[in-house]
Amino acid sequence: ISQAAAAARVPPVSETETRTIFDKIIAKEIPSTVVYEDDAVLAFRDISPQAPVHVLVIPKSRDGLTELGKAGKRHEEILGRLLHAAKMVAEKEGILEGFRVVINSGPSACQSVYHLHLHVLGGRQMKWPPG
Ligand code: IU
Repeated sequence: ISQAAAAARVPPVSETETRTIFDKIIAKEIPSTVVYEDDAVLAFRDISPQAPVHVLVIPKSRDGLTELGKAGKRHEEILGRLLHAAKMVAEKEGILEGFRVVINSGPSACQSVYHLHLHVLGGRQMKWPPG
């Protein structure tokens, strides 16, 4: 692939934002098992699955969206696209009958990677309330 194409894959990261492991996954510097991808969104299998299906859905460009609690008006479109991608993942994985979408936002929610991501979980009976 051309240098320009390779550069285009690397999301813009401002000087005030730290690159996370997900930027490396987006840039294909770290391998992942991609389940769904379009121009704005990447979905890949979680390295430590908590259910038979456990896929993370992330925006390719973080654009300040380290966590849902930091979302602004300008993020409305990407937030919608992420939810739609979650549904596409559920369809592809054959769990449309029942699945869960989780976003951990901030330390009290045990967020560990500060690049917004949706967890799509399914393939087993879910319990409520979550821990
Ligand atoms: P959290 O919502 O920030 O806690 O979720 C981060 C997830 O990222 C968590 O489920 C990890 O297993 C997952 N993950 C991954 O899939 N690949 C990695 O290299 C790393 C974390 I680091």
